[in-house]
Amino acid sequence: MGPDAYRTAGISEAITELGHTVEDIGNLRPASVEVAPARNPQVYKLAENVGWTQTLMAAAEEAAPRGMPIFMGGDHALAAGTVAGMAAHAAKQNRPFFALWLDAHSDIHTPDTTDSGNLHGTPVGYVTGRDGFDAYPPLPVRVEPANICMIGLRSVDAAEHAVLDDGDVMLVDMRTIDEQGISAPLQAFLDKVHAVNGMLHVSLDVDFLDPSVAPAVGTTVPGGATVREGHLVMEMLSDSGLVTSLDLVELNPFLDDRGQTANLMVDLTASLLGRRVFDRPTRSHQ
Ligand code: DIR
Ligand code: MN
Ligand code: MN
Ligand code: MN
Repeated sequence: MGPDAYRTAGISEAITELGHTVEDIGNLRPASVEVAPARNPQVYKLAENVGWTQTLMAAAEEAAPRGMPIFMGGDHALAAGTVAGMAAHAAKQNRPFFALWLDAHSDIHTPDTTDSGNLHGTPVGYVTGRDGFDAYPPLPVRVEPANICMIGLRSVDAAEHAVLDDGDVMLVDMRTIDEQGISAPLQAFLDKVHAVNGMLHVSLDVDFLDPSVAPAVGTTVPGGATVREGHLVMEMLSDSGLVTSLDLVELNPFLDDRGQTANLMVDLTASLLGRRVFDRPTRSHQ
């Protein structure tokens, strides 16, 4: 239902209005695959997730040369395929690949470490080449943890701490945002991408945002990004000119309130693509 909620909220029109051309290739279907049962009995819908990963990896690689793909989910398990496909595309272009993870969660579990069994908690584990994804399509290229930045963190499981605490992923949790603002750490990451002419994939989980402004997600966590922080991130990304693909994930329209979450996600997408929501006076204080 997620993609149709974005369509209803006018995502194509919002993007077209900004002078871009939109091609909606419609809803995709997961490849049908058979897999051996997961070692962890908690794991939910492994075959479907593997099938989706296969489909989305191919779709990303197919779409990337034609423009800036926007992948509408569906939950964050989608990113296993989209990020892997975009990373494979970047490798073909001989360009370094980076990912910005806007999320309350770090999603770096493996099928063996997840307690919930929800594979939407594992896509970063897959794309960084962690063990335990034997049922999945072989990873075309590993994404360097040092090339990943996570912003908005406020719900990280113990098994995820273990891998993040000793790792190279740039971690910007809500306390960092409170202390330093959201723009300084983001700009530091963008400078890294810019310095090497990288391609940047943005993965936007609805729960990055505070539930008071984005209630339509199954895993709300209080204390999230504000509407202003969300738009600031998107406008800075727009100004950078570095973004080459985008995921919009975890929207559950059943949980929405008069479409407010779908509308906000569309507005954020428009900011990323050049709209300036908070109409600035041309001469503002610098
Ligand atoms: C939790 C929640 N870490 C899990 N993850 C979510 O189920 O693995 N990610 N909701 O978006
Ligand atoms: Mn997520
Ligand atoms: Mn999340
Ligand atoms: Mn999730």
